[in-house]
Amino acid sequence: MTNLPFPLAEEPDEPTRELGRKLFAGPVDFLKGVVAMDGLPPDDRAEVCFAGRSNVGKSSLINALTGRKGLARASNTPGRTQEINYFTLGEQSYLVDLPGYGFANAPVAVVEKWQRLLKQYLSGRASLRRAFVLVDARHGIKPVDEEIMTLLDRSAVTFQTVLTKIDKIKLSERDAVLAQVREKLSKHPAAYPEIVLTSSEKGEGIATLRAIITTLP
Ligand SMILES: Nc1nc2c(ncn2[C@@H]2O[C@H](COP(=O)(O)OP(=O)(O)OP(=O)(O)O)[C@@H](O)[C@H]2O)c(=O)[nH]1
Ligand SMILES: [Mg+2]
Repeated sequence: MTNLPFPLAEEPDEPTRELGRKLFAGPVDFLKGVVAMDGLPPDDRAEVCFAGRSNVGKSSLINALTGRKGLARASNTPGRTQEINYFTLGEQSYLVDLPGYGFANAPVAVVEKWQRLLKQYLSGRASLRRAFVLVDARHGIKPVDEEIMTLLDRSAVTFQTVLTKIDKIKLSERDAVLAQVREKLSKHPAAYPEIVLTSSEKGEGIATLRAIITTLP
């Protein structure tokens, strides 16, 4: 067996899986949509956020993790999420759904406003424990993703790459996309050294991601 850099995250052991299941089956509520940095809730608890290109599946992933279909608004129109949406996860943490970057079906001025906010958030949130950067398994890491990853490097925010929509590619296509992703990640010091493969549609990787979030240091 070769020891690849950026291996796939291992499946959690049974007790850890159960911890994750329990946390995400418990109370999860929409707290607020934030449109400016001064609207962020007090940073008195740990939070994780979901970043990625428009339409990559951020909101869908939050719905899959929490088992609540309509919690985060997902849609086929890129640019659906236009605010930083906060969800409480139990009593101790927040899940944060971010607006997408890259193409969006919205006026330029509006997009610029939320891109600026997104960058401010990603570089200046003390209680942000980990950013999950979602990458469409069909497309791999694009230049706009690298831009965000570089910003996270500079801000020393650990980010973990999550490949989404893994149900949309064949098993035989996984190695090629993983090779591309690993090559790109090797240039980013803030990249967490494990990749998660997910399908919000089929459930692949969801228990693993729950366990990761639940046991974050
Ligand atoms: N097949 C498949 N489709 C998915 C998956 N995840 C999301 N989608 C679809 O992809 C589209 C976009 O999903 P969203 O969750 O709204 O994406 P988003 O990243 O939140 O998009 P913005 O808020 O616009 O940035 C929707 O049509 C989803 O149903 C997945 O795992 N598999
Ligand atoms: Mg969204």
